[in-house]
Amino acid sequence: KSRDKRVLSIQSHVVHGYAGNKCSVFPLQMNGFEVDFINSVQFSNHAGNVFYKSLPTRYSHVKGQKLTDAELSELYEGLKLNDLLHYTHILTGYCGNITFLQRIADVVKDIKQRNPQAIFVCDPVMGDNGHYYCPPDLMPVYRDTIVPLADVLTPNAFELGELTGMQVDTEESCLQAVNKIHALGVRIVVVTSGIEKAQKEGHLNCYTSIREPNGDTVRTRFVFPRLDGAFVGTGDAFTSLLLVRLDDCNGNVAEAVGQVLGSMQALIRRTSEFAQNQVDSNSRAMCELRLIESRKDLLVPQQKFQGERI
Ligand code: PLP
Ligand code: PXL
Repeated sequence: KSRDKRVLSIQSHVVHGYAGNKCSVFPLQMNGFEVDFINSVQFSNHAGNVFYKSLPTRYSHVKGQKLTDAELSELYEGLKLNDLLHYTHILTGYCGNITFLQRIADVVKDIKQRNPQAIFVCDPVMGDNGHYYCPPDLMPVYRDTIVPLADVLTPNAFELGELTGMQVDTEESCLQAVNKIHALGVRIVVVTSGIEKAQKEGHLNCYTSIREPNGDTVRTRFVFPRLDGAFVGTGDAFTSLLLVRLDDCNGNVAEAVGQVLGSMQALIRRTSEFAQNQVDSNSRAMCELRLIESRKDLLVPQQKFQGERI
């Protein structure tokens, strides 16, 4: 029996390559979700840095338009007038502007009022490795307005630290900070990477935590191989697949993340191999995620990771 699965995704669009909605919409659609997507920006290409074998590469130009908060409201009004606001999920990622982020909060509140079961999956994209790549004044809006609306939050260690005012660099501090996020009303937290002092050489850790209705917290640690390179859009693909697998797994976040990590390893391995070929040929051409070539892995991961209860 088919169930209605309808996502509103508010993220970036890039004409060429993969970031934001270009990384999220395809995995969602592949897995049977109807996706209505609002493009918070439309850029020629992403603005990020790709690292491979310590060669940073970025596009020399980024051209395009940004949607204003008034334009977001106008699109939303059109959906409302036509009675199209029947979403089971809301997904948000990178946002570069404070008034736009505040308007997203209004959208989420309205959708949840219409469907109290609607699940808000929020990637609070702010920065990584100790620095912001969004305007830092977005942080208090995330902390005070957006995060308390989220059902599922996917911060990295830096974002978790900023949101909680804690130094998050060990497993203990990570779990304490995650408890603070639960206390804001977030049921599921997945910390995607960056707990440097807890990681083994050549590996990355990922933590899942779910606050049960009775107040118990169930937490799992995942350890997976660190692959060579840092590519743009991996977090966006991760979060969209998490939304899919949480639905498949009835909210069992440890099972869901084990599958998501399997898909991500295949995607990043394929992208990393492609980047290697470019380095071999002495080309510094931008390496985009090999998302389309990885379509089978987005649908059914060949490998599943097993977490450990902690
Ligand atoms: N491997 C997996 C499975 C991931 O999910 C991610 C990030 O989402 C990465 C690797 C990223 O690794 P790195 O930060 O070393 O590029
Ligand atoms: O993946 C995050 C992201 C989203 N949108 C745009 C980006 C990036 C990362 O570089 O450039 C436009």
